[in-house]
Amino acid sequence: MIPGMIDLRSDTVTRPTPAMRRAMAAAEVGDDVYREDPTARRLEELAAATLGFPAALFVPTGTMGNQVAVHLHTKPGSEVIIEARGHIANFEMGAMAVWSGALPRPIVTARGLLEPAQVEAAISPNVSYRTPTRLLALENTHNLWSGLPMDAARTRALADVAHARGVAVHLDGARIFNAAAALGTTAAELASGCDTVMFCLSKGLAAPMGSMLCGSREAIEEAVRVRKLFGGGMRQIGVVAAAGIVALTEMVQRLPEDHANARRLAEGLAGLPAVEIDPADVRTNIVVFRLRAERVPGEGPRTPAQRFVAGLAERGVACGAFGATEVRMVTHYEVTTADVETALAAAREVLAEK
Ligand code: TLP
Repeated sequence: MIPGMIDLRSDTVTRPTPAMRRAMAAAEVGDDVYREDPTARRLEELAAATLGFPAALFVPTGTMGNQVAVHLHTKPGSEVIIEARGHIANFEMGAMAVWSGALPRPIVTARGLLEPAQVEAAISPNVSYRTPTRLLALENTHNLWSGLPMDAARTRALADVAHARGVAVHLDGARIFNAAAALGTTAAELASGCDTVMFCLSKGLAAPMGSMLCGSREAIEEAVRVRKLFGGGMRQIGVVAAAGIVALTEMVQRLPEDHANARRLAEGLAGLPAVEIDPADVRTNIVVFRLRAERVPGEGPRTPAQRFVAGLAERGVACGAFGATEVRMVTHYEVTTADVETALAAAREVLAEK
């Protein structure tokens, strides 16, 4: 959180709750490289049970969780099928190429949802002269598609197509609990059919750090080695795992509040002539919208999105530019309904002149 501002840049900016601070102070710890941290073990068991997998592993970041999974499922020179705006392909620094020698096979979609037929068509034929497809990487909620949730039936249908052709399935479920809340189901239902799932404790659930990678016992045993290879072997992590346990047990139930605030934000923005957004597309806590460039005051080298973001910042509201005309606002537990109204008033003011 930027002090004194309404911070809508991401749900990653949340600070640990008082209950997390207490749990962190009291946590029992041990050296996790020796797998001797009792609090991390408890968190891993809780995460595995919650997601419906035999095992889970604490990793410092969502990026590491995703990339450990990519490493488990691919070989150098193989392809990963992913929706074109997916986080793993766009926001992880080309890590799949760096750590695993894997290549993304991006699939463009109209509204963020992959179709089984698209995946089927993107899988390479099993012949000696074609780049092999090893992994289908899904994302739920889909960050850049305004936090779009994907239902369990589609996830299973996509996974079935992949598995039938010998392709593994990883789910980037950074915000899977937001998806579950929006769809009225459980995270376990949404993860079913996937071989591995990563979810984040440090986003809407407000833990200071940490993500969980869930999978079979064998996959997680191997993931322990890959995590170390990537520099993620940690020591007394019980101090942060304790916050993760609070995140999973106390912070999931309140996510609908963030969704209601995001919807209100989207409705208010939709009333502004400079903004292109359909509030019905905002079903979780992420609001992505386009600005009509000619209606954003100011000019010069800065993009319309940068001008809008700067205008809001002057009025005490932080948000992020994603591309020249695209802006993202994210709600979380440190954003109140009153904050949403203040942010809307600021947006109205910034865009009022044109
Ligand atoms: N997303 C961040 C930025 O990287 C965009 C954010 O502010 O939303 N998967 C998804 C779907 C994510 O949104 C993120 C983080 C990650 C993975 C990576 O998690 P971290 O930041 O813990 O490495």
